[in-house]
This record gives sequence, C-alpha cells and structure tokens, in this order.
Amino acid sequence: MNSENLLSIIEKFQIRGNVESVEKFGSGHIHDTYRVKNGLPGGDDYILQRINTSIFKEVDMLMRNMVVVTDFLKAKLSQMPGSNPDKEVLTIIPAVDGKSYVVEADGSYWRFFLFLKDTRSYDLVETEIQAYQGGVGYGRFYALLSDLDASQLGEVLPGFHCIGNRHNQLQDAISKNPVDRVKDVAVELSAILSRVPAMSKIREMGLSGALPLRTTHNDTKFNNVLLDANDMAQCVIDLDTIMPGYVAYDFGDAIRTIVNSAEEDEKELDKIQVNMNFFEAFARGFIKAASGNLTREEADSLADGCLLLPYIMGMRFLTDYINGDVYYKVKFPEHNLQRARAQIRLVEKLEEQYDSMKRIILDAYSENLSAK
Ligand code: ADP
Ligand code: GN1
Ligand code: MG
Repeated sequence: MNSENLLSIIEKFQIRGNVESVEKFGSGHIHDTYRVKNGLPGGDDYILQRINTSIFKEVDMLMRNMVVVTDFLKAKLSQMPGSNPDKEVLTIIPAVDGKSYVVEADGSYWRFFLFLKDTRSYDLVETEIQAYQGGVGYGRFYALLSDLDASQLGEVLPGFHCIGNRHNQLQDAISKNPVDRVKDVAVELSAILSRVPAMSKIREMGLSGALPLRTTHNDTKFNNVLLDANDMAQCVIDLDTIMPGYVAYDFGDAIRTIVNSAEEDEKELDKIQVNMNFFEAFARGFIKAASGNLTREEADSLADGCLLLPYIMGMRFLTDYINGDVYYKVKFPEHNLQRARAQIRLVEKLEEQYDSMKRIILDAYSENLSAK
C-alpha cells in the first residue's frame, strides 16, 4: 500500500492534527498495522490497521464486540479511583461518518486507534517483573470483564480454541493435501495426533459443567499486553477474539509465550527451554489480579491450559502448513512447519513441568484465598 493511499484512508477518520509519517508497526501475524505520527506538536499518534477479512469475515460483528468491550471497560474504570481509562483501555477513533471502521472501494476494511505512547510490547519476556506484570494485566482484564453481559458479544471465530474443531480442520487438511506436504510431516503429525485424547481434558470438563464459560480474550500472547515505561502492565490490546471461553485458555496462551526462552518460531529446538521463575511470576500476578473470579476447578485446570495452548498452536501451524500457508503471514516457505515444530517441543518441555506448574498454581490460589 503506498503512502498516498494510506493518507486518503486516514483522512476518513476523526484525526486531530496532521500526518507526519506512516510506518509499518509491530509483529502481529494477522492484520497490517501502521503507526501514524502526528505533525501537530503535542498531538496524539495513532494506529491504523487493515483488518484481515479472509479471517474476520463479519467485520461488523467484530467491531461491535470491540466497541461493547472498550465502552464497558472505560465506564467501569472511570468509577475506580486512580484509574486512567484512556491509558488502560484501547480507544477506537471513529470514522468521519461515525462508524467504527472504514470500507474502501477495493473492499479493504480499516480501523483506527489512539496510539498508546511510552508503552512497549515484547515478543520475549526478559525479567520476572515483566512476567508478573503480564499476569497482572491479563488477570485484571479477566476480572474486569467478569460481569459483562456476554450475550452482547457475537462469536466472531466459533470454536477458536476448541480441540474438536481444530482436530477436524487438521483432518480435513490431511485428506485434501492441496500442496502435497503431508508426506513431509509424519513426525509432527504423530506428535499431534497421539495427544488428542489427553488434550481433550478442558473441553470435557467444560462440557460436564465443571468449568464455567467466561468472557475471555483468547489471544493472550505476551505481545498483546502493553507495559508502560517502567514495565508495569498498562493495557491489554488485540481485542478481536473476545468471546466465551475457559480461563485456562487465556492462562495457557500467555504461558506459552512467557515461559519460552526462545521465539515462537525458533528453528534450533534445543534453545526452547521453560523458565519456571517466569512461570511462577506470571501465575502469581494472574491469580492475584483475577481475584475472586476463579473457582477451585478453574485453578485446577490452569496447568492443563498450559499444555493445551502450545499444542493447539502447533496443530494450527501444522494445519496451515499442510494447507499451503493460507492463514498466517509467513516469511519463508517452511515458516509454519518451523513454528509447529517449536510449539510441539514446547509442549514436550511443559509436560515435564506439569506437576510443578500445578503445585505453584495451587499454592498461589490457596495463599490468595487465605489473604482474603
Ligand atoms: P495483530 O492481531 O496482527 O497481532 P495487534 O492489534 O496486536 O495486531 O497489533 C500489532 C502490534 O501493534 C501490537 O503487538 C503492538 O505492538 C502494536 N499496537 C497495537 N495497538 C496499539 C496501540 N493502541 N498503541 C500502541 N501500540 C499498539
Ligand atoms: C495470531 O494476531 P496475533 O498475531 O496476536 C492468532 C492467534 C495465535 C497467534 C500465534 C485471530 O495472533 O490465535 O495464537 O497468532 N490470532 C488469530 O502467534 O488467529
Ligand atoms: Mg497481536
């Protein structure tokens, strides 16, 4: 997209000031994100995003969800002394016509946010403080949404973390084998398929009524919680996938990116190690901030979420590899396979830590209960 076209899109939003520059920004796998710098001294910067409509087909539902959630959070925080809703919640900048997004003649969809200045998103955790603050950010987000009337939210991507759904998609990819890659992934397929029964535990607990369905974020990678200049949790972003879910999904997805000493797509598998100090820091931050909104059964399910989420990602990356890279952005032809291998290795490493993870979680949970 050239800068002239981007400028004509930006003009369609209620921008205050003028555009100094527009640059590609962040490392998300889904949308095209740009940072828009303001030429007006002291003026706000913005984030411009082209929405990925091959994934999000119902943009109206997607943006309605986002408006419901951000309005709810801002109203709630404005009643809490010491809170700052403009810094702690994403601000959607409406289009000139008042809508929450713009559709271009070429069929592309765009949205605009206030840029949260002096914040950072990290692909890798560097310190225990950051891990703890990641827990505080996501735990607080979860607690704040606990009394949102979830019937106001549409299910934008049904079955998002449902193992049954993801397993069907993998089987479908295998049987279609559109780019003849199945023959190259026997080892990875075996690692994934042999674990289906063990990884179905959360789904079964949910179906039996042991786990309540909550409003969850569903994409709690560490780079989706912005930390401030002092590494304190400031704002949870990437609100596209807020839907009903189990808390173990959010806990597990965050752990997947927080405890891994290597990148999500690490090629050298021996570099993938689990940092249990980061695990404990995140778990303590999350459980404390989630406060009274965790049942004993939910606390019990969190360690299972830590195995399930890297597993589900491994399954999804492998499915996308077999399908010919139609979902995730890839930087080279084997990228999805490399990501799948790294996630499978992470599952193996986390399986070794299962008992320790459970113990740390239950200690933190009990301490939190007795502190009340
Ligand atoms: P994706 O779904 O592609 O991951 P995100 O909404 O997470 O898209 O945005 C990608 C990156 O852009 C984030 O990881 C973050 O670094 C940055 N970002 C997004 N929104 C903001 C914002 N309002 N202020 C500052 N940075 C942001
Ligand atoms: C995508 O948008 P981003 O990069 O935060 C994906 C997540 C995966 C993640 C893997 C809508 O998240 O589900 O966990 O990549 N988002 C969607 O890195 O599919
Ligand atoms: Mg993101």
